[in-house]
Amino acid sequence: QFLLNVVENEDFLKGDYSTKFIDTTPSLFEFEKPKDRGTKTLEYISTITVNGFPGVEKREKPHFDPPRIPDYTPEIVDGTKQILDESGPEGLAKWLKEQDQTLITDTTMRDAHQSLLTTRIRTFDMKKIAPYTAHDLKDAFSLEMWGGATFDVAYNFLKEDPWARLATLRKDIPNVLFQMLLRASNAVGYKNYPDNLVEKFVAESAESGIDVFRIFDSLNWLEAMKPAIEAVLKTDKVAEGAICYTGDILNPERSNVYTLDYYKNMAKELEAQGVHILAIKDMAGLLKPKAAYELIGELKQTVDIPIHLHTHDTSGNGVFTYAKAIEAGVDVVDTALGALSGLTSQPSANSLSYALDGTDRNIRADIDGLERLSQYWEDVRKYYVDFESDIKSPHTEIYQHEMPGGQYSNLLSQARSMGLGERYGEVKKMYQKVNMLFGDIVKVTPSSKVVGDMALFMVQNELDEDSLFKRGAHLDFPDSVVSFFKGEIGIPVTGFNEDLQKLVLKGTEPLKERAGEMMEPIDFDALREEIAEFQETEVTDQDILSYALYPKVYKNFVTTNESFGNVDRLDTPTFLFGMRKNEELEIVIDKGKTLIVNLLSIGHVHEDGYRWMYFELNGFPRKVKIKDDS
Ligand code: 3PY
Ligand code: ZN
Repeated sequence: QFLLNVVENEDFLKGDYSTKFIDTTPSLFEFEKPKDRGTKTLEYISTITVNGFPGVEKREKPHFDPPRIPDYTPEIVDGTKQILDESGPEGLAKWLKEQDQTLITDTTMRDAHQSLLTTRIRTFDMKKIAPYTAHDLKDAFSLEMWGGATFDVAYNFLKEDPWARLATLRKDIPNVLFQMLLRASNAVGYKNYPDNLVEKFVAESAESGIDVFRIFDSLNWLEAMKPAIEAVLKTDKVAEGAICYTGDILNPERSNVYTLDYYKNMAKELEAQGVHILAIKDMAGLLKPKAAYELIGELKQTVDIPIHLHTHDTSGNGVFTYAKAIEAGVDVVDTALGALSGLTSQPSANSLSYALDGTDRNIRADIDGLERLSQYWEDVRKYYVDFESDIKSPHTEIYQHEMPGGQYSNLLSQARSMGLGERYGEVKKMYQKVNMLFGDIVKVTPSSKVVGDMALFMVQNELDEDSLFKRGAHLDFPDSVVSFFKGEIGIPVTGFNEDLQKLVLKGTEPLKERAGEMMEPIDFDALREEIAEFQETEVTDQDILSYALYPKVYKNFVTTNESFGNVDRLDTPTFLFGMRKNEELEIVIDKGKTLIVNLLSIGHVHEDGYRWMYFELNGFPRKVKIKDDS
């Protein structure tokens, strides 16, 4: 605190100090009393009660019924996790191929809420159902519960540590494989990182509980997938190499690039790179039922490794697509529990189970268990109503614009924030045109963001394909577009549109090699020292990785935690809405340490913009001063 006072002193900052500075500046010795956890919690609750939570319409905390928890004592029996631990990744892959039934990966805790609720579901809600998940989903192949956007959203919006989520769930679910989505050289970020960061991130994730790494590149660039695949192969975990499905193999006029042969060749290459499982990642839900039958059937003939299919149900055809893929022999399909399935999420496991009744390759899952877990999520989903997307019914336009599951509503809010909400129809059409202008590229995080940013830019600047070239020399293109044409996220399947590349780069040379290889390796020891400057607790390897991936986001998380305490201990309605007057809450902030909080009254706003909030905390009166931002 003394040093902090020194560096924050105005005279010191101006360089206006002498050797007597310390003697003549008594304020340096005025230390603020460190706040206890109770005060920090009351300050968080007060701020949210008065000012609301970002992205949530400010209103009095609604009354929610407590979520329905299954009415039995969960038991843990061995599952796929034990098969991996005992037989290794090759043994697991062999076992998988021998199964008669179809297995499922449950995506409820990752892609489902990423695609339906902008990734906002908190660990608090996952933890409550975790032991029951271990019981009712004991026959699942895996649970996809980490990676993709969950990593940065946890820090940025939920103010919680994604590594802690992994540890917590791992403890309660020791029997089913944990799966994560890894964006190859983009790790769990939106740009290329140096290879040594990707490697260390994989090693630490494997150590911390991830068993299956689904690795994809946002441009299907095999070269870029290699370092991540090799990093996983150095562990004893499963490398799942994913091919992003784009275009339509049934329609050769749509594309002469993304043909059946294209996918077969890529599958062979991935198998040669040593992956244990092949994934088809249909991130936009474009794979039609007949195409699924043909593609899976051909791939089964092409590679020896098991095949895992991922789709989104945006068009409403997801269950039909899975049924055809299952007929063609797919080994695993990605589903979500009923209440968090459908539309931009995965097809429902519950629906698929009923749809396949009477067939001999139905999914291996107990339908009663699926229904029980789904009821819990049906109740929990209500907390997050403010994050629901505006897609309310099957959306078949997806086959035209090809936007991945989660992007549709994100792009809409980006358009709204630029004043283009009314023109979203044009933006969607433009997205399709931009894709063609870029040479018909794979669109998935982060390449999908590049196409989206360019589409918004074109609509905002009233550009079309002709005027773009006429006016382009005088335009400053969005950063993501410049970065794409520099080659910073890789090389598209058909190379770059060179005319457009010249127009965007304005004389800057694009990269000749893979970005991750060209970048300076990260100096992890230096980062440890940097973090120690702003973080009070001991710096762990996990902290270093998070800081290396997201320096600003991580630092902000640490500072918020220091002022508000661990807000991950709050139940979700309190986290998002604060408290109602006269409400009494019990908050378990640590083992054996509970806060009993009662909000007695909310004072009026003073001239300086502050209010007093009056509480009772464990029976004692407490008041908290809070800035009213309204
Ligand atoms: C992600 O990268 O987060 C995705 O879900 C891509 O489909
Ligand atoms: Zn997905």
